[in-house]
Amino acid sequence: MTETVVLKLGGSVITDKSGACAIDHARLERIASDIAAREGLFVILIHGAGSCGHPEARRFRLDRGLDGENTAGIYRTHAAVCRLNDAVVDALRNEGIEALGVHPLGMALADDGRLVRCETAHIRLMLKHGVMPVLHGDVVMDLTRGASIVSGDQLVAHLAEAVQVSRVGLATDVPGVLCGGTVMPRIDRNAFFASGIAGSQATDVTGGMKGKVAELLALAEKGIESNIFHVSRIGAFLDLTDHGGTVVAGSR
Ligand code: IP8
Repeated sequence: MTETVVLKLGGSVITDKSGACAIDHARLERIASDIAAREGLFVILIHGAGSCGHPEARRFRLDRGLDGENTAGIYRTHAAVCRLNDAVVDALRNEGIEALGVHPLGMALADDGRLVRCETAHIRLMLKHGVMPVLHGDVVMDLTRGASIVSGDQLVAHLAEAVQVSRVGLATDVPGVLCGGTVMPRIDRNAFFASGIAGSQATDVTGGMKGKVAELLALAEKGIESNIFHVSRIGAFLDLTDHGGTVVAGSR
């Protein structure tokens, strides 16, 4: 049976966060060839924004919504992350994958920063017809705030549930969820609070590792586990071998 997998690429693994929309094309080429080498998988690819979107979202204070003076931030932020999305799609297409960019701004709606609607019928159809949808964290219209930032991790959780995928993987620039410098092989809600990660400071407008694990724990409580691993281990994750990272699991 063909598996459907959600694979998220963290923004910091495909951009240089210290630059202004500095895309790591060499890394993208390696990831695309890793994915192209695996056949018989339906992959929904989602990527973060890194330096193509977070600086704009912060400059226009979009994490706090629209205030009458920052409306232009919707266009600026969306345009920045779309530049990255084009680069991801190009890298995949260069490897012969029929990839297509799908932009949440046009298909999703938030309320107070949380995704409340996101069309998925067309994503199922794309998969059915051999197209790999490539989505990304984005600015979306928001019923309460006017506009807000929806992270790639929120999209991962939403799509994994809505499309009922068999596996969820998040490729990051660290080998997994770290506690005292060591990878935690498994984390659930209890271990999350015990580890101190829950109280750490956010590193970007959508919450860094803390935000990621919080999204995935909510997904795990609905019965869908996910995996966080280093970007160099994408092949291992897709092959169902040991990725050396962290499994985010429901509480027992
Ligand atoms: O990098 C953020 O998505 P993330 C999206 O997955 C924007 O947190 C536009 C800042």
